[in-house]
Amino acid sequence: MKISFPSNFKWGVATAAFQIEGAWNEDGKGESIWDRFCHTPGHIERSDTGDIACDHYHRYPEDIKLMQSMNIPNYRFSVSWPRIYPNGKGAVNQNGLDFYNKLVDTLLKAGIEPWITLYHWDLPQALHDEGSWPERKITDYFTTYAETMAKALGDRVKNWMTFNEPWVVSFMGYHEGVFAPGETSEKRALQTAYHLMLAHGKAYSAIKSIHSDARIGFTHNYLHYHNLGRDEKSAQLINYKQHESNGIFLEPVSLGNYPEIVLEQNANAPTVHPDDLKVMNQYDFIGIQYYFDVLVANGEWSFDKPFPIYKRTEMGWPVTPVGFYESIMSFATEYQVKDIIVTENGSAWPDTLSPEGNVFDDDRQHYLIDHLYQLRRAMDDGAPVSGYFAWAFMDNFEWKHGYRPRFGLVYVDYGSQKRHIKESGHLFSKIIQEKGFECIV
Ligand code: IFM
Repeated sequence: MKISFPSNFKWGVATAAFQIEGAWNEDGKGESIWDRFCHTPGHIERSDTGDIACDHYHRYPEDIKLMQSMNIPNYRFSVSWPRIYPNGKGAVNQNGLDFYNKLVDTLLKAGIEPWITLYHWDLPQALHDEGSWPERKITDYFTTYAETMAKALGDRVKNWMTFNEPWVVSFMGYHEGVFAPGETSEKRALQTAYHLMLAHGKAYSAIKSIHSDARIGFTHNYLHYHNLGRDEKSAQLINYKQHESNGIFLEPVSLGNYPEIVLEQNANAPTVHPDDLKVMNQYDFIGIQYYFDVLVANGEWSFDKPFPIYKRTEMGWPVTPVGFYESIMSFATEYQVKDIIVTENGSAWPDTLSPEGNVFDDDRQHYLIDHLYQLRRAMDDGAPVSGYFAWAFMDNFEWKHGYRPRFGLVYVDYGSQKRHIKESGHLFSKIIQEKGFECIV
């Protein structure tokens, strides 16, 4: 049977500045917390850094040509805040603005619509040193940066995402300590989460006041908890976690609330001001990002425990496409998101490049088809989804794992910086052209 998508459905690919640009200290760019984190021994596998990455800063014209050859109509990328404001605030670095101006113009010339994420984790180190996300004043610095970008690019860029995965920023960066800046305080993590959503709302108003036709959202990595053990202890844990992982971000923005259960059960929860909730409660779309279910058994959750019934990706994550359907339905029903865009979905596998330059990545192709099938099912059941962006356009720097996991539809040979379209890239291109795919169910 044919699985079809609407003709106005937005297909695209995604990347992020730190993961692909390189040029970490060129043309006046300031240091980010991820530069500092990578340059400090012991944080990243094999001591990989983002110093060169995919060298996209210099190779963007050829990358855009490649996208064009794959019929990709939309491209989501992020702006590096320290490239624009080397110290996070104060003087603007014109070279940084020039780079993104050229990038946007080249995309538009190639017929590709730009989608900008303002914050994909590379906070200027200077702002971290001044107190970082747990301090409320940073929400003003972020708003100024958002205004600067809207003034510079808003005549050509209509789609904006304030934050990428605020859960990851808050909990992996400030509580688990495994991502930059490597802190381990639950209180600072919850304060960070609150300020990120406040900064989202302030930036929303600021961008709209400059370009009222801008469409603005943020992206959330929905944590879908799956009670594998079907036990009571796990059910209780999930009931709380669902609110802490998803509710504290989605409720303020979509519903104008903060989850009561977090305020009641967690002494580290922030103080919530009703006026702040009004500011946070603004969006045009919310991006959902889904990779896998969080499996729970015996009251314990895990990202990467080897539960044997699931096939696992190179990240150790279980392949659970039905969870994608359930996550989208929860966005639509529980959180009543009025326009949902899948801003990331994809998988990493141990790819090999053949001598002829091919990558036969069957696992990634199956993952793509299985997830698109569940997405279509959610749309059939009423979820208002208007787009799908594959993560990632090309292989890139996968945070603490460095360059080992490959998520791209395009293979990057990091030695030569040559790009090769994988079979999954050809498949995605065909799906876009045919607005769907044939499958056997
Ligand atoms: O590479 C990341 C991306 O930066 C944010 N979302 C998840 C991806 C895969 O881990």
